[in-house]
Amino acid sequence: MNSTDLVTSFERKIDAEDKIEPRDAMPEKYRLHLIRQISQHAHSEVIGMQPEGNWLSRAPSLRAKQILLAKIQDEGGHGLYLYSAAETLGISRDEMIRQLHEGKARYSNIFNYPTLTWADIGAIGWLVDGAAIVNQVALQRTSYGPYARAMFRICKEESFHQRQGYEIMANMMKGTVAQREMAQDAMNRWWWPSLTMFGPHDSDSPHSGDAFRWKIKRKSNDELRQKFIDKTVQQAEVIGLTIPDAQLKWNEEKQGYDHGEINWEEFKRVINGDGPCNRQRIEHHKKCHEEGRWVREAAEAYQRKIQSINN
Ligand code: BYC
Repeated sequence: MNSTDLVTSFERKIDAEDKIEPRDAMPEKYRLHLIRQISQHAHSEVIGMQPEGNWLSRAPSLRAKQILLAKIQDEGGHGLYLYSAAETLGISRDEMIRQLHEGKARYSNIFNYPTLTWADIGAIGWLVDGAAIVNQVALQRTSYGPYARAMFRICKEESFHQRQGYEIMANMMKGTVAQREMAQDAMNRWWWPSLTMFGPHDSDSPHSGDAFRWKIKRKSNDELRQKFIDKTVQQAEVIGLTIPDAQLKWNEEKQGYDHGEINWEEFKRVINGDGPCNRQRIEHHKKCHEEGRWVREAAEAYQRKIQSINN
């Protein structure tokens, strides 16, 4: 296929809302854009296991521990679907991990904040998974087939995660004064970072132009952030938590909340490696990756053995 035919067949599919599949012709920039986004998404799922793992041995009941363990395992599974989706674009898992370790691939800024109390586990489930669902429901309609299909399964699991987080917060708000204060403190610390998960304002988002043209993004960073704020404010009110934003105000005309300005300087600092836990997160990932080397080698040796028996 010459390059003009390639562009025409790709654009025809995009215009017709057909999914682009791994063997379809696609512009090189589309392929690289997706590798960047999907690998970052996969890294976020896997690095995101760390702040929650911090509370596994200190969960307040066996029930809470079982639920948290299941949630963290789900996140690992999400990472695996997403690495597999990115591999269909011609990049290896080893290369993606190398880029993460060398600081060439990003992961969500949110996982560079520490989990100081049990209420942080509630706040992550409710706010972080809540924000992730809003973003990922829109990605179910993304143009690349394997990415869109991964999103369907991930969203089902994320909605359970969001509810378990909300349940933790709701229970703490029914508890003692100290428990209510702990829940509010977690809310105060996680609210603003959660809003930055949607990325910079649309006017400062360099990738949005191509992402919309190729139907990778179906809703803008600001649209999704607004959607998240509108639904979360109501949920906070129901359980008696206060949103830490003095400028938050219902705007009748736009049928949504106006909010205070986000600290974009902090966002830039955190995504560029200087958040509270960036170094710790990457060091821990490198250590676990190295410690797991024998498992990967054993799996490969087993695979070779099965192949030699079958041949
Ligand atoms: N954090 O042009 P823009 C989970 C970067 S995990 C870090 O708007 P784009 C969970 C961006 O990469 C779910 N970096 O970019 C797991 C770009 O830099 P580069 C995580 C960010 O791609 C465990 C630059 O800023 N979800 O739920 O059009 C436990 C300019 O941005 C961030 C996803 O990964 C950020 N927040 O839009 C619990 C969603 N935002 O690459 C929960 C998938 C922006 O040029 N990703 N940057 O160096 C997306 O939907 C899009 O990539 C984004 C950004 C909306 C995040």
